[in-house]
Formats: sequence, C-alpha cells, structure tokens
Amino acid sequence: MKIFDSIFSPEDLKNINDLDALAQELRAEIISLVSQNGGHLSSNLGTVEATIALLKVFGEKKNAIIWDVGHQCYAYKILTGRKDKIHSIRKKSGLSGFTNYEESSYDKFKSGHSGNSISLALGISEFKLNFKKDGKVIVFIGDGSMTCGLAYEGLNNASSANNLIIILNDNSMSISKNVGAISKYLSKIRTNNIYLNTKYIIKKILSKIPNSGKKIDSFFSNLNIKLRNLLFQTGSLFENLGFKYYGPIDGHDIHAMIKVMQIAKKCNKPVLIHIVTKKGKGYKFAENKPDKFHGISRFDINTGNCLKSKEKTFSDIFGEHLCNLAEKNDKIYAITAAMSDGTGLSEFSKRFPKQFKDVGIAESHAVTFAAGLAAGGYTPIFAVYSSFLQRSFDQLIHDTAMQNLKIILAIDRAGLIGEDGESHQGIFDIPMLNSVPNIICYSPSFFDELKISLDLTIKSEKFTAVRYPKGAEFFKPDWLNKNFNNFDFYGKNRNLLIVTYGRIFSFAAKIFKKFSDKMSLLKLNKIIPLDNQAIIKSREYKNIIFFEESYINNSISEKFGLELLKNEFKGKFVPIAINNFVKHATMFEQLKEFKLDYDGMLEIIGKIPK
Ligand SMILES: Cc1ncc(C[n+]2csc(CCOP(=O)(O)OP(=O)(O)O)c2C)c(N)n1
Repeated sequence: MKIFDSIFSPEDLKNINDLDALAQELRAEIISLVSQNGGHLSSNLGTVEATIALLKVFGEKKNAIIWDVGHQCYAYKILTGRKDKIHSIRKKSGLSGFTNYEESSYDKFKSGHSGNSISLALGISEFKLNFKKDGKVIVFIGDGSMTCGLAYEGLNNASSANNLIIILNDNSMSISKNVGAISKYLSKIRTNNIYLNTKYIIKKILSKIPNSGKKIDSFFSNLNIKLRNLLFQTGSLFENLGFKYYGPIDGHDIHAMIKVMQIAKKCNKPVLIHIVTKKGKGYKFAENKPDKFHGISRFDINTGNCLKSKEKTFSDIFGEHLCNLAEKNDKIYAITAAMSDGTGLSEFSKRFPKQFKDVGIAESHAVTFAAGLAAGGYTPIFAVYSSFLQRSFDQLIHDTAMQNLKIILAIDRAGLIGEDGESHQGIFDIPMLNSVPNIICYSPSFFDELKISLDLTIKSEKFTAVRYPKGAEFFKPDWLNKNFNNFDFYGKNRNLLIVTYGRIFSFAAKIFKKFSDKMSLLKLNKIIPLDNQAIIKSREYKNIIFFEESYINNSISEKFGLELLKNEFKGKFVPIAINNFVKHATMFEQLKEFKLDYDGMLEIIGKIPK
C-alpha cells in the first residue's frame, strides 16, 4: 500500500510521519501518470515538496489556495481527495489538467492562463477581511508567471491584504529560460554568496529549534532586519511593496518550508515566501531538459523518448519560412511571449538574435511593443497561441488598428487543441479579430498555403493576421486550385453549398469528392474581411451550411449569414460552430462533439432536403 493511499484529504497528512517518503511516492506516481496521459511533467515534479508543505500548513478548508496557471497541481489533486481519479487526468470526462472548481472545493478557480492568481486572491482576501472571515488566502505562483503585467497590478494593490500569502516558486524557468529584469532580480537574490551561506545557517538553526513559532518568528524578523541592508542594498522589491519577505528557501526541503509557512500563517500582513526549486526534480531526463518535459505527450519512462512520432507541424513550417524570409529582410522582427519553442521560433531566435525578442508571459505588452516596432520602421510579427492572444484585445484595437500600424499576428493553436481543456482552446481569436477595424486575416488549410499567407502579410501595408491550427496538416486533395485566391468555389450543384475554411476544409473536401453531384463547396482563404464576391455568388444556392472551428458569436459564419441577408439571400443558412467552452478531450473527440469532423459534417448535410 502506498502512503498516499491513506490520504483522503489534507487533514490526513498529520498522520504521516515520513513526508519525504510521501514526496518520493508522489513523484513516481506523477512520472508514471504523465508518461501515459501526457501533461506538464517538469513543473509538477518541481513542486511536490512545496505542495505537501502547503497542504500540511494550509490544508484546512477555511484557507483558499490559488494556483497560478494551475499546470503544477497534480500532487495537489492527489492529496485533496482525487487520487482515485488521477489516472483520468486530461482525458474526456476525466480530471482536468488544471485546477477546476467543478472537481473539488479545494480548487477555487478554473485555471490555465498565467498571472491572474494575485488579483483573484485579493478579491477573496477583501471579502474575508471585510466580513471578518477566518483563514488565509495563499497564492502559488512561478517566477515565469511573475513576468505577467497582471501579477504586478495585483502586487500594487496588495499592501493591506493582511491575510494574503504569496509563495513564489522560483526555478529560473518559464517554459524555457525565464527572461527580463525581475528574473535577473530573483537570480541576484539566489546567487548572492552571503545569502546562500545564510540560507545554510537558517536551515541549520531551524532544524535545532523545536516547534516554537514565536522564537522562529523573531529569529526570522531579526535576521531579515540584519541582512536587509547587506542583501538588498536598494531595498527589497517585495518589502517595498508592503510584503514581509521570507527567502530564499530550499523548495525541496519540506520541513524548512513547513516552518516558514507556519511563521507566515501568524503574520498579520501580506507575506511573500520565496522558494527555490528545480524544474523536473527527480527525473533525470526532465532535470536535463525541463523545457522539453514542460508539456509533453506520452513518453517512455526509461528513455524519456516521446511515444508519438514527431511529424511536421504548422508551427515548424511557420518558423522555417520566417527564417527564409528574414534571410532577405532585416526589417522582420519576431516576438514571442514565452513560447519560442511552441510557436516554432527557436531556430529564428538563434539565427536572428537581433531581430527577436522573448518578452515573457506578456501578451499585451507584446502587441503594443510590436506596434512601437512598426512605428519605428520594423515589420514585427508576433507569434502567439490563439487563446493567449485574448490578453491583448485593447492593444489590438487601440495601440495598433487605431494607429494604422502594420503588425503581423501569427496565430498558432487556432481552433480546437485537445487535452489542455477549456482555457487553451483557440476559439475566441476570430470573434476578437472581427471587432478590429481594418484588419486582414488569412486562414490557410495546408502548409504551402501558410507560406503564401505569410508572404502576403509581409508584403501588405496593413495590419494582418494568419491563423493556423495545432499539429500537422490534414489530408490535402490534389484537385485544389493552385492559386491562393481569397476564395474558391468547387462543383456545379445549386441545391447545397458547404462553406468552410482552415484545416477542417479537408473533411468537407473528402465529402465533396464523394458526393460532388449533390453539393458544391466554397473554400475561404481570406476570412477577414469577407470578399463580397463570395457572398454574391453564394446567393445562387438554395441551402448553405457553414462549418467553422471557432466560437460562434461574432464568427465568420455569423458574418457570412448577415452579409447573405443584406444581399437578399432567400435560401436556408445553417452555421455549425462552437457554442460554449470546450472541455478537455482529444482534439478529434472535440471536433466530433461539435460536428466538425467528417462524420459530423455528413450528419448535418444529411438533414438538408435534396
Ligand atoms: C497568458 C498565458 N500565456 C502563456 C501561457 C503558457 N505557459 C504555461 S506555463 C508557462 C510558464 C510558467 O512558468 P512558471 O510560472 O515559472 O511555472 P513553472 O512551469 O516554471 O513551474 C507558460 C508560458 C499561459 N499559460 N498563459
């Protein structure tokens, strides 16, 4: 029997004598789990001990624990009553890979996007303070997430939150190496020799002091006062923001963390505990390559090799083609918000370091920075996952479109993305872009079309975007028009027209090939603005079905329907798109759920009168 088999809630931790052995068990469980289901391995391995300490000290329900991003919550899920379901993580109808209030009252929010934890915590803190509710509000946030502007908006408002405790998990990594001035600041604290020696002394002394919170508290207070001038000659950032700062603490030393958290529990002011951890801790392949194992699909535990064969993706093609373009154009400037690898920009960053910037998890800044670069004379291209672009809505409108500046958005992971669940689906970029005046957006279905789209965006004088999906291209028919026109009609039947764009065009094309006497097909390539000629021609059809891999409100299909009405279309128009948040499942299961796969399309088409 495993130690964690006897843990049904954090309360049960008090019966566990060997917490280090529990940590080892949890670690083995997480490695096995992620090797089978995929998931966020490195981050979870790095936070096992901190999770145990956190639940040992703050496990009572009156406390609120808020995880930033929430990708590091696997041990938390196991210890908060979900161990029996943990093997279903990231699978359809199983546990989410992030915190999720639908699963457990220990999870306060659904998480996934970085940097919002402090603001969320402050809201709960305010309520607790005003209504004299007991309990602390604890934020667990990584140093990568501390590159988000939103986190600082929270910190700037935290000085009176006397029930707030922030645990800053500093592993010097975001997905890849962390960037920016704050990261350098944390690194200075970590590497300062005096402090490292002091840390050693702290550990030595703490281990000799019995569980007397008061003594330890004054020990820490004195230590901080004495060291303050030595360590933070310009003043500690966090202390100046109104926090009591404890750290850096060894984030793999459960007992040191428990002691410090107990002290923090007694403080009557906001506290920041700075723990230092190793991303990927305890699994050599993840320790050596924490970025590769940050988010990983199924792998072989013995070799660390992925079980899924690596096929070319849209992100790869984007990265390669942008390198080709930059060879001949030193005005191209690529930006990522902490996703160089995911967006295919790693090679570009090495080959064109002067034309590249990782701005950290700062999507709003990235867009406005791009606008500034454009104003200065560059051709900036911001490669960003669709769901993270949601952070930049005002920057698209006010800082870019309204200024009539030419920037390019390379919108990756557009459409359904699978197991990462509700927070990560790329289904809101189109509704956003449809609200940005004068933007142009292309939606390639295939790799070669992505390259052509990029060429068009670079040549354009306007604010442009290209949206493309996660992973590889689907089946490509050999009968497609060779030119990348704004739109292309196929077929002669006037009873039924199927309209679509992006990768799901492949399904529609297969159906068309089979039933070409019963339907016609319209492939859109330029989706914003809609080409009026496509609308005019579509009026000739009796029935039109529009399949779209986007959220439906303010979608392309909605616009298409409106334009048809304006142009006195008299037939039947059926938009099939996504009408809600999309839960975790495989991408194909999700396409099926929304009738956007081959079978789903056939089913909808079958309902149209012949
Ligand atoms: C707004 C937003 N942009 C990008 C991401 C993708 N992302 C997930 S985790 C992560 C790195 C987080 O680093 P850190 O907070 O230090 O946690 P660690 O994984 O190192 O434990 C990034 C960039 C995200 N979740 N949210």
